[in-house]
Amino acid sequence: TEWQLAAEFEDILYHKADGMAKITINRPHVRNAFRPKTITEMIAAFADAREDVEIGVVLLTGAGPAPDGKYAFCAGGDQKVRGDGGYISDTGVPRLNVLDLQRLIRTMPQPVIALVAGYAIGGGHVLHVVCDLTIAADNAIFGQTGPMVGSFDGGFGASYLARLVGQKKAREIWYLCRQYDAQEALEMGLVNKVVPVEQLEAEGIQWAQEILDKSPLAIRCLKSAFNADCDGQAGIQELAGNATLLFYMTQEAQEGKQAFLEKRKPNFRQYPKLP
Ligand code: 2NE
Repeated sequence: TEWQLAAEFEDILYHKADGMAKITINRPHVRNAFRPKTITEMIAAFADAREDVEIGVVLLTGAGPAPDGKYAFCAGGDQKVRGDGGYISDTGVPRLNVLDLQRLIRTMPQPVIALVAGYAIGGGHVLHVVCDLTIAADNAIFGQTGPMVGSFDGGFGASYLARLVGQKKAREIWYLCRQYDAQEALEMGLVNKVVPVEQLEAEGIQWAQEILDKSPLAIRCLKSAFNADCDGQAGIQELAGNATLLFYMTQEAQEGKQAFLEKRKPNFRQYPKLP
């Protein structure tokens, strides 16, 4: 795969190739922990991928290994910039903008695949949880730390995690703050597959290319259907948005618009009332 740089950022790398976008958190000196700027850049890259009609799958990963040889997907919020009201941005304003990023990953029509090598910890763990699929390297380590460092994610990080691994396991993960290896993650349904670390990106590309061979409208309707089951009115809005998109493609819907533009009464009687 010949990745092309899609835009320049400070904290992330953003590439595109063959229908895929790849977003790489690039702060290996802090195990790819994110500061508000990292998240702002990720939101910009994900928003760009969402708008790009050539992009059908996004890969999310972490740069590595670090100079000490260790890998990380993401170690969560950067504790060095954590202030009283959140993580302090360049402008001095405290933020928790990772929640906006979680919603973008969840609601964008294209599937997002997390490629996890090394640590996926804290808010970094929640990032892979909200991705559609996760492929883990054999050196991946998963866990939440919130109750150890005075934090928690009671949104997708708790309720959606419980949908993935069940209530008992999700409570264990949050209450005990243990670390789990790739095999344990596979056994609890937290990841889709485990591969040797050197094969991680190739495996992600293969999964992405298999998805890209499928009907994009079918995939986007399925993503919103899976979300609708958990996401209440916001989930129904997403699913219904797809129904409206498909309806716009019918002659019946176009008759309504055409009649308005031609200042005539629409003739909806001509369309079949399907059983
Ligand atoms: C990830 C982990 C387990 C790795 O351990 P190890 O031993 O491999 O590395 P080390 O030496 O701890 O880390 C290497 C460097 O990265 C920095 C460290 O401070 C160290 O730098 P120096 O101090 O040597 O200069 N680093 C690692 N993680 C960092 C972080 N999150 N913020 C700032 N610097 C970090 C180990 O590093 C670890 O446990 N990291 C902390 C994990 C954590 O507690 N994350 C925050 C959870 S809260 C959160 O993310 C959150 C939330 O709960 C709700 C909403 C939004 C965010």
